[in-house]
Amino acid sequence: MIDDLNLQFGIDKKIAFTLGNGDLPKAILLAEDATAEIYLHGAHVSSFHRHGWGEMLWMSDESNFRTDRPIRGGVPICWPWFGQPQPELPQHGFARTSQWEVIETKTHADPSLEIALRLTDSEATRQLWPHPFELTMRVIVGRDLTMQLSCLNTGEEPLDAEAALHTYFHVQDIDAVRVAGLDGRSYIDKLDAMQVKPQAGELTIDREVDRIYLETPDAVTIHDGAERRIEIQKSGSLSTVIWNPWIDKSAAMADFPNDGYRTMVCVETTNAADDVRTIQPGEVHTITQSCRCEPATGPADPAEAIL
Ligand code: TA6
Repeated sequence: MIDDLNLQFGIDKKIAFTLGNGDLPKAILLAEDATAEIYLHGAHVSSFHRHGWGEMLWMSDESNFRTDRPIRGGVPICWPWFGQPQPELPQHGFARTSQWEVIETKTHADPSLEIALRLTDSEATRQLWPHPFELTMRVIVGRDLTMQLSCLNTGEEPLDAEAALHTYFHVQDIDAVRVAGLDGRSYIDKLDAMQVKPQAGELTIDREVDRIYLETPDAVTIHDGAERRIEIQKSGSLSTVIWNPWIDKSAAMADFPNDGYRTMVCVETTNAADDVRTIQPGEVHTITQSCRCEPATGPADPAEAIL
């Protein structure tokens, strides 16, 4: 399989396929400005190392790498539902534990690299969710990490889908973290009976946080007390989830190190809660997240809008 992937989709010294943890197949993208790794299991971006800025994504040292478990860390894809609408359904859908196929790789002049992976409905998915679909994940690796998740409704009935690019960002010190860009928004507090509350100012984290922010603007910034800040832009999404499990929940999760909460924060680009999307037959909905490391202080490079 690896040889076939390299034969069909390998690009000399730029894109290669190999066996990763748990012998799960992964792609390695060696772009001029960054390197990245993507597992076919869940179309899961597990690393984005920006030259000069270090690793942008957090990965659990205790993650599973098995075909029947989600990978902990990086960018899990939650689809076609967020959370667990019914106890018998898998949390966050089936896309993150499915085997995706590679459909395309290419280089861009700017000079980024791109890989596209696809998941279509099967007997197994239809048992959980009775809809025909074609889901495509495009990952573009360059100065930024850009991820585009597109759902084409290949059926004859409209379908409702939630989604999340459930990104785990690596931070230097959770005590120094400030998340900017959510001021004045409301959020659903999943830790307080789903109550809707107002956000005033920047978000700081000194306890377990599990919130769905509503009507969120395009850009959010993570400041973490290090030399860098992380700019996150998005499209096709009007909700943003922020999560940190803090002490007790970290200890309770088998695939999460006890002190893992100190160096990660999830800032997720989502279609969650009332931001669920109805996709008509033959139509496509795309959700995009693009992330960039910038110096901690000073203006973003205005000439270089991310999206
Ligand atoms: O995105 C936040 C959240 O929905 C939390 O409620 C928490 O459960 C987290 O996802 C992780 O979920 P997982 O199924 O990966 O353990």
